[in-house]
Amino acid sequence: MNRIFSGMQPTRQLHLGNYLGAAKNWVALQNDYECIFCVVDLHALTIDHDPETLRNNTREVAAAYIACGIDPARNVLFNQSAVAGHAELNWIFACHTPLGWLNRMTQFKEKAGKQRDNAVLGLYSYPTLMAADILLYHATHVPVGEDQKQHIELARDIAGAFNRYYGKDYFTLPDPVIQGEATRIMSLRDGTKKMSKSDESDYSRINLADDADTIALKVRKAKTDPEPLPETVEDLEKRPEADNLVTILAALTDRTRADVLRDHAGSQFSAFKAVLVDVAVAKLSPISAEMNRLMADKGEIDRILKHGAERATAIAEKTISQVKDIVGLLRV
Ligand code: AQP
Repeated sequence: MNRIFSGMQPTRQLHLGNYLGAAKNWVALQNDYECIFCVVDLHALTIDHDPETLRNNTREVAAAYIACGIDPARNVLFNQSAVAGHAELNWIFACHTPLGWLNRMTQFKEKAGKQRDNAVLGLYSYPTLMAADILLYHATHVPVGEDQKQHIELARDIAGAFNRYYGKDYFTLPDPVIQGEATRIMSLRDGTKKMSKSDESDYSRINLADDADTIALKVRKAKTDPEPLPETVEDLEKRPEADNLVTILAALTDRTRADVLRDHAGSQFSAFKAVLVDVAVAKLSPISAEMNRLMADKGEIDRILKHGAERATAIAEKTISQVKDIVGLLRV
């Protein structure tokens, strides 16, 4: 059966981009695939973090998955650091990945910025850990937003290099699944920048846990231009902030941008934003209410994660044993 692996980092709270670009699609995919959903807490160590906040965010991301509609009984749901195989396979891959491949990764360039020499090694080697996450479970498909496509391509390259080096068709080459209208939701403050957890401004994103008043305020303050909404997608694409808000409404209502323009061409942003607020609040309020309910019983979240980690470990240990045999590490 085709198997899915995907994850999100518990760096701050999940936002609308994480929901529309990833979690919302996962919910639909769980009917057709065997799914492994991970809270990738080892990846969250690649940026500044506070230990207690990281622990809390890890539970909160697990709660968000469930609140978005992931069924923890049907799917494997766990946190990455609970399964040792991720870190073990990362090292093996680090020893099979040319530096030139990592040098091409745009996420490192964006996140390290001008502080390249001060960036930590983990941020640079993030893609080999991500390849380990996916290949450890022989996942065939990885649902992600557009921003992660380059990392999936690298995971395929690493799998191919490993297979060629040892002359074995061992690792499955995973395919990215980039679905829907919202493959890249942009910042509410700058339509050319990705909506991101690590953006300093909270007004740049709508968090899944935001209440109705906060959502309304953030949408009202979202950057726009003075023109009314255009008739065509072609004209819309010349206006990044307008395009972003139309894309968000389209994705929240499972329509295309052309559908949204059919209803709203000629509207001023004040009227359009009022519609967007109503839809966003209607879609996100039940999710944040459910997250709050789940977070009130942390013991239950921990039980779900522990059970998921046991199921994930059973698969991961088999892969690690086979990989050790293939690469020549003695197992006594
Ligand atoms: N803006 C976005 N639009 C669409 N999809 C997005 N994703 C992230 N941002 C957007 C998708 O969400 C999943 C989980 O992402 P992640 O937590 O692993 O980290 P990220 O991609 O680096 O997201 P952030 O918000 O920018 O996190 P920080 O700031 O912590 O690095 C992925 O499938 C991603 O494609």
